[in-house]
Amino acid sequence: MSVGLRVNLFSYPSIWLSSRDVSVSSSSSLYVGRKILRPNSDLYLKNRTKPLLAVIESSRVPELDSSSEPLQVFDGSTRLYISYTCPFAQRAWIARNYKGLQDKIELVPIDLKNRPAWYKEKVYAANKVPALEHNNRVIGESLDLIKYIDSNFEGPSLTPDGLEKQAFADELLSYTDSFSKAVRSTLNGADNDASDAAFDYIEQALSKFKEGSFFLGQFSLVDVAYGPFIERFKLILKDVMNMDITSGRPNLALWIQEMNKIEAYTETRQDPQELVERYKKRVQAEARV
Ligand SMILES: N[C@@H](CCC(=O)N[C@@H](CS)C(=O)NCC(=O)O)C(=O)O
Repeated sequence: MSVGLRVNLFSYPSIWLSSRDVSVSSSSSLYVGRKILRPNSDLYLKNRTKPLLAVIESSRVPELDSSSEPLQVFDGSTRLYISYTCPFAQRAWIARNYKGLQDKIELVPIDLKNRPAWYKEKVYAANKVPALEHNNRVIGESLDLIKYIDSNFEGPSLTPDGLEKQAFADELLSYTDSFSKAVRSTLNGADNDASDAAFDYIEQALSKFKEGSFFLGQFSLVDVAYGPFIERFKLILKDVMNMDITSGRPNLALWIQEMNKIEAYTETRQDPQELVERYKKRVQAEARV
């Protein structure tokens, strides 16, 4: 299940460009499992000519669908069920990667449009992603899940020490839903100013701790929680409303730049064009109902 080409880039240049503009630089190495492909190897040369995101996406574990055999659930394996397109699932996937748990937590991507019936019956009655199968239990809800992964597994902590940071983390994590609602209300025409106010809140929040560009001064659960949503909103607002969320928001611009240096996150990104197209199709489908 976890076999596949894993692309590991130490620097990820201009990730906000379309994937067609991004190629693997000659100083990077490609990884197949744990094997490093040096720049003169055949497989490296074959892959380095492909756009970076295409290489990453084509090397991902295939999704399970309604035709897939049921997994032996609760057999002692630890499995993270995701969808490659779901921002909630992306949170859990980033946390798993950041903590270096690729060998401990198996990634099980699900095709949400053609879900295996056994997923709801045997794994997660809520029938949503993300869900983590661990110690004969299933844990869902992305914000609970990233906290669970952080506190129940080894690897670098995503929860900074100190009461002030923890209180601020709680405040920011409890704002995530309101943040998304505000941006959506601008996108659906209900409130033109709501997304500006939401991004101003983020800009302000990013100025609180001066020691770095992340919300709590170091990469944490808060960055994990907002990353997938800001990634999507940045692209969609630009495409649909010609709105640049970083304009006049230097902290946000820097945060995006720093996020794109976190490999645990960049590995989970989607092709920007596909992401925008999927959003437009969904809106069109909703408009027809
Ligand atoms: N509140 C949940 C939301 C999860 C969620 O809505 N996931 C979507 C995919 S992005 C899903 O599984 N949808 C399937 C469905 O609702 O049937 C969380 O934070 O994990």
